[in-house]
Amino acid sequence: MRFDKSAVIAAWAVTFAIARPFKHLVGEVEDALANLGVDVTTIPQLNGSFTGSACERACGALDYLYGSERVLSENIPAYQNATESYWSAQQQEVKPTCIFIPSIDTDVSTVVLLTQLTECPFAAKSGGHAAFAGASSSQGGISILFRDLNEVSLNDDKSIASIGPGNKWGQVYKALEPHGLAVVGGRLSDIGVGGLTTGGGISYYSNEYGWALDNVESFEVVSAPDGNILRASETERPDLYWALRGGGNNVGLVTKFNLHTIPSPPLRGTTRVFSEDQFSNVLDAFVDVARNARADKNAQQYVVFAHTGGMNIASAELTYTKDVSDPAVFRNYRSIPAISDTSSTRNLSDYCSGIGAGDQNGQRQIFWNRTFKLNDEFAKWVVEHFFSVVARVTDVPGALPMLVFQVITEPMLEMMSRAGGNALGLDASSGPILMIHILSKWNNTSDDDTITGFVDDFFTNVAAEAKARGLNNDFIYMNYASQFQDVISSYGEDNKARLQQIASKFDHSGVYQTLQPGYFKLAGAPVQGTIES
Ligand SMILES: Cc1cc2nc3c(=O)[nH]c(=O)nc-3n(C[C@H](O)[C@H](O)[C@H](O)COP(=O)(O)OP(=O)(O)OC[C@H]3O[C@@H](n4cnc5c(N)ncnc54)[C@H](O)[C@@H]3O)c2cc1C
Ligand SMILES: *[C@@H]1O[C@H](CO)[C@@H](O)[C@H](O)[C@H]1NC(C)=O
Ligand SMILES: *[C@@H]1O[C@H](CO)[C@@H](O)[C@H](O)[C@H]1NC(C)=O
Ligand SMILES: *[C@@H]1O[C@H](CO)[C@@H](O)[C@H](O)[C@H]1NC(C)=O
Ligand SMILES: *[C@@H]1O[C@H](CO)[C@@H](O)[C@H](O)[C@H]1NC(C)=O
Ligand SMILES: *[C@@H]1O[C@H](CO)[C@@H](O)[C@H](O)[C@H]1NC(C)=O
Ligand SMILES: CC(=O)N[C@H]1CO[C@H](CO)[C@@H](O)[C@@H]1O
Repeated sequence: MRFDKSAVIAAWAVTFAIARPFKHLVGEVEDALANLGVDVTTIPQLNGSFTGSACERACGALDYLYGSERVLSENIPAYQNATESYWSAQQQEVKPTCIFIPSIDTDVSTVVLLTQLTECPFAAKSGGHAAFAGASSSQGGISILFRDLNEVSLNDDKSIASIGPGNKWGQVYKALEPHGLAVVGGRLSDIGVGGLTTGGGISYYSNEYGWALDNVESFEVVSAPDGNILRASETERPDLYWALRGGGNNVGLVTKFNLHTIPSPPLRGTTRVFSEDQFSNVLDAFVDVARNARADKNAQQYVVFAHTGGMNIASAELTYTKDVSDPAVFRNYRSIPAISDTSSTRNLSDYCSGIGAGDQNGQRQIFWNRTFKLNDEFAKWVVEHFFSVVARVTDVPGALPMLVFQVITEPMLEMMSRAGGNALGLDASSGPILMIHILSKWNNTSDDDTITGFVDDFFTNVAAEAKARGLNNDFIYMNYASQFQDVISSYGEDNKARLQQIASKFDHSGVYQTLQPGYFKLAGAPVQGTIES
């Protein structure tokens, strides 16, 4: 396959050489900066006689305004350190001209304004768990690290938690737990609030309360070109509020997530591992729990299939959001003989850090997804197919391909109509939906094509089989998608058109589409073109 990590930036450079779309906005942008106390005429790097590239100008101006503690340039230890805070090796390899660390929300406005003035591209990082190069890092541009926008506070009646995009879910849960509260967020402590919430957000609590994006009371978001911070809720700018729930980073950078709080009882968790002779029973149990999601909303499940230690295994992760030692909903799983079973009851923050243990930063990673109608026989076919082809990559150094089955349940889908609905284009009549997700780590760049080709072929075969059985579903989940997938189109034509219309209203010059090219754009996948395996 040909995936050149500089492809995105090259495309951007060509577009800009021709168009210079921000030139006519200079006056407006300078006024907006003046309102933030930034007089551009005093900044040497913005003087017309300053020689340097667009991003040397932007980074130089940031450095002039904020100093080297907040504007990290290559070759200093803090830059290296910040680079290592990305989860995947592919994102760690990206080298921005500078890394900017805002300390208040208006600093985000300032950087968005400066990028327009200089036409330097940028990307923004919350938890840094998007897997592919450029998703939240900017080759040659500015990587904005939300790290220090890490507020977690409660309103007077504790019904709403205000959360900065620099938080990871573990920090959020730890801060709320002493109040007996939680929010609907990620299942691993290291995942960021920003990416998970703007893309969707499957939580242990989702069967009861819906996805993370359906539990946002309001957002504060930096609009463009003026850099104003706008509030969006069900009643205030409801169109922007709708677009931010599923639209990713396409309509603005969110500087605050105001989330509905929920009670936080201890969680009962079980990991039950099965050998291959039980797979058929495991899948029956999986489908049964999925179909009964309405009857017991405290249940959460996913099943991971992998070839490890010389054998094929299935590991069922069963979570009950109440302290019940043997919930009836999981009894089918319990009746299947297991290789191992570990159960424990823990508070949410402890639970999420336990699950994440052993997952280290800095390895090559791939995520890829598709969704299908839930069907027992098809699920069994997929598992058999996976194990019939996985040998193709088991000898790749460090490779551990995993096939993950999750379900978008009917109660989750019903919650998606909450507060005016979200942008994902899913409705209750389409459920339950089987979400199949392949992930793998591996060690060596020279194996990138082998791994990508394996996953691509796998999904091509699975999709063909699903088509033959009439089980394909269009929806692609942004948070699990690969750089080759056109997520926004999968929301449906109407929702895509509505997102485009809202984006042009709150970002009429297209700052977030053109200057921030790295993630799932309204116009298509981050990396376009054919995959040649
Ligand atoms: C180990 C692991 C476990 C996971 N578990 C879950 C899970 O339980 N449930 C689930 O639903 N998903 C899960 N995911 C998927 C996860 O939701 C996505 O990877 C998500 O993109 C991570 O968000 P982040 O903030 O850490 O990533 P980042 O890489 O920081 O951001 C991802 C994208 O979101 C954009 N973004 C970030 N902050 C903002 C903001 N404030 N405003 C606008 N755009 C923003 C970034 O610019 C970037 O394009 C998991 C992923 C991994 C790797
Ligand atoms: C730019 O810098 C030059 C040389 O230092 C100076 O003469 C000129 O006045 C500056 N221009 C502006 C607009 O500040
Ligand atoms: C490196 O990063 C860690 C956490 O990400 C932080 O605590 C530490 O202060 C950083 N060190 C430097 C030198 O920036
Ligand atoms: C959550 O559990 C951990 C580990 O047992 C414990 O250290 C922590 O104090 C607990 N938090 C609360 C708020 O009880
Ligand atoms: C892959 O990399 C990991 C972590 O760097 C290392 O522990 C492991 O030994 C490597 N595996 C192979 C087969 O090289
Ligand atoms: C990566 O693969 C290449 C080619 O197969 C090999 O020469 C190199 O030693 C490998 N590197 C690591 C770190 O395994
Ligand atoms: C709905 C759909 O087809 N989604 C994408 C899933 O992944 C494949 C590649 O395997 C893409 O081509 C599809 O567009």
